[in-house]
Amino acid sequence: MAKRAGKSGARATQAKTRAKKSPSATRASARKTSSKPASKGEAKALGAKVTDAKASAKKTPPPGHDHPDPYAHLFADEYHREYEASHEEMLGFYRQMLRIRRFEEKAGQLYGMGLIGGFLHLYIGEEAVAVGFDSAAGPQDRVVTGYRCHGHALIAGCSPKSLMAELTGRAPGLCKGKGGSMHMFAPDHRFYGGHGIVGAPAPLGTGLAFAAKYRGEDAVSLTFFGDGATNQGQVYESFNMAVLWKLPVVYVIENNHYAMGTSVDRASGQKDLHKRGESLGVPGMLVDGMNVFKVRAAAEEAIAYIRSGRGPILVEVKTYRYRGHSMSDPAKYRPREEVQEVRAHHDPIELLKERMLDAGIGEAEIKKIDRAVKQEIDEAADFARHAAEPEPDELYRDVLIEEA
Ligand SMILES: Cc1ncc(C[n+]2csc(CCOP(=O)(O)OP(=O)(O)O)c2C)c(N)n1
Ligand SMILES: [Mg+2]
Repeated sequence: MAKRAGKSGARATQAKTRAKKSPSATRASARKTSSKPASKGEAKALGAKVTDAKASAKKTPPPGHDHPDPYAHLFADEYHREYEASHEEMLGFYRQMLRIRRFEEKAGQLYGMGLIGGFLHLYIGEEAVAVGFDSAAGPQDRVVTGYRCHGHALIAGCSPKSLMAELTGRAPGLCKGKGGSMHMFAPDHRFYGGHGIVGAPAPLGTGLAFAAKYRGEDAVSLTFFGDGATNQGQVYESFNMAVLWKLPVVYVIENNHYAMGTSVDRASGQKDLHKRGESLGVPGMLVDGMNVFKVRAAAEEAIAYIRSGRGPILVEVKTYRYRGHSMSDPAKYRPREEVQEVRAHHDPIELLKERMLDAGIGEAEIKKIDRAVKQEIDEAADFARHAAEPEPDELYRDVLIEEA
């Protein structure tokens, strides 16, 4: 995972590295610079030969272009800026992250009781990624992800009742109880799945971005996939198309360090996954995915970069999953101490809670959210246990497209 200082050290570093510009100023400057001539990376992507002479000519830019590239800091080593959240926003982040965690814990319990069939992949530990990105996205932006999808679906706006009932295979489930854990889909909430095929979100998200551009919509495609997907060919074919057509897509690599039982170190030649797009012209950012303030700031800047018309961007977020790959994984490929270390020192919800207390938010206010989230998830579980199963004739519906 991303290197982090100890807790007090981390806070001092964070204070130093907090964004100097407000998010709206960043966005405004992104718009202002959208008419800049192609950057070196863009020129390369377009096949132009960037010579040293041209590079030195850039040092004395023509009048009207004398401001520095506002995005240069995104690609310098690790991204360190933090979003400066108001109290209300912090409470919102906390509520959303806790909703994911409690939902996943409850799903794990129901699975243990035999109430959920098939596979179940939990997102516990990775909550700051979904919440940070979602909070930076606009209502028109779209999300597509892999099978570890409940958290993303929940934050996109799907009700916990519909999600939990989907897991238990009941009729009021999000997909009428016929999809289950990996195959959730809710375009009304801008959520385009939930896909069991590793790497599939890359071409799907690229397609969503293509559709948005083709239709002239100002929508960004937030395309999430795991570290395990990054060794697949379809990912690079997608990058190439996105660069050629300057598609509005953020590729987010949720690097939780393992693909099933195989660590990134064992499976990857180039382990700096944020560099994986470079040869095709997709610039990459590296972000600490356990810190929601950093994820939010990075997401906001990545989205602003895209809205400036510069084409795709890649964001590697270093995160960690506390549970095994799926519920049937005993996780023998990593020492227990590794998990305990992350839980004890890098938990994204605990970090946020500390920051809230430091900012003067009272324990009582936090506990109020704890109680409300517990109640919401308990009710979802009750609903999912007692709802009716789909009727037998539902088996044949939604399998093939019916004639109009
Ligand atoms: C094309 C394809 N190959 C193999 C699998 C089997 N498989 C399921 S999950 C997984 C690991 C993926 O790991 P990663 O992309 O890191 O996502 P994570 O589970 O860590 O979120 C594999 C190989 C699959 N579902 N699809
Ligand atoms: Mg992984």
